[in-house]
Amino acid sequence: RPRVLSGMQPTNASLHLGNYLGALRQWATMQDEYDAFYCVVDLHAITAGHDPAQLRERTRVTAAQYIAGGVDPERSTLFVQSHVPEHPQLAWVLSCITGFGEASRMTQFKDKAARQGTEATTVGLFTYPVLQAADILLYDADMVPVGEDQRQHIELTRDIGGRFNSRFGETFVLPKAFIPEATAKIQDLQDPTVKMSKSIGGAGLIEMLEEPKVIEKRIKSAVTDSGREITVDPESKPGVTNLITILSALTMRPVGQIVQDFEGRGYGDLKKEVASAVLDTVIPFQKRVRELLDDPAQLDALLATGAEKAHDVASATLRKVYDRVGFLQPM
Ligand code: AQP
Repeated sequence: RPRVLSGMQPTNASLHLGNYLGALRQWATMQDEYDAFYCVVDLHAITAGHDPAQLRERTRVTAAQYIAGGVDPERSTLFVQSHVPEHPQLAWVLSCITGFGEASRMTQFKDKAARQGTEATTVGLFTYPVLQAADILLYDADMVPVGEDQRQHIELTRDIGGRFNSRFGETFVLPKAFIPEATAKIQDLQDPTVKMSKSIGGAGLIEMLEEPKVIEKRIKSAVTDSGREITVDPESKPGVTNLITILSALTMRPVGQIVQDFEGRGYGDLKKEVASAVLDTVIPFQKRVRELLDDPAQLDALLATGAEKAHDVASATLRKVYDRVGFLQPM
């Protein structure tokens, strides 16, 4: 079976609707067809300042959300990145064949660094995409299901992996990004010209673990566009288009059908339906997360099993890499 790998950062307690529709839902559907590896990327979560106790808690909550979103730890390898030490070990080797200019072109780094300012921006945030390349290349992943914002990082992974292969001999499988167009970019409800994002936060964010009442309120106060017509046009109607995208993704109703159904009706009706579709997903999701968190020991045991499976694959790849690079093998 071809292999798939993906991960999310435990930077917030809750994933948001963009993470769910853009990534997590694909993960669940891919686990039958693919040999799937899904990790909570906690090493990535310390690049911009964090609280240790909170990180531990959020790592568990994130893993619980993977399972609540449909990842089955029996069928997929579910693990925490820091449990597999080969990730930062391979990242170091890859960072030595990554150009400074090449890494400087990553738009996610540029955006986040611009928001944080130079003094608050860490070297870890800068080398983050190299660690991400290691996450993927360690597992010979064929496919990486992500949202549109990650496309450039997957391209970088291919470039670095290809460079290693041509310098040191065929070692890595070069992965492809899997980005279903319909849910590639869920936008912020308050500013529908930017992606919904954990680090931007605010009233435009729908967190999967938020109180249902708050979620409902946020959808009802979503920014809509001038005019009254319910149509899809990302340029002139980004707010309405985003709501239709969310409704279509959650109910599996084609966009064209939704537009037809709402002919002659107002924005208020659309928001009501979106809110009800979101709550239909979020309420059982939250219940499942609560059940899983009620038994943290069992969750930790699942993660330990996953780490063991991941380690088997990762350690074989790293051994090969160390040998190719010319490190003297220990006795
Ligand atoms: N708005 C979005 N629409 C569709 N997919 C999205 N993803 C994130 N936002 C959207 C996808 O979810 C996964 C999360 O990966 P991450 O934890 O590394 O976070 P990220 O890509 O940096 O995005 P976040 O969650 O919003 O965090 P910040 O605030 O850091 O940008 C990825 O597959 C991503 O593509």
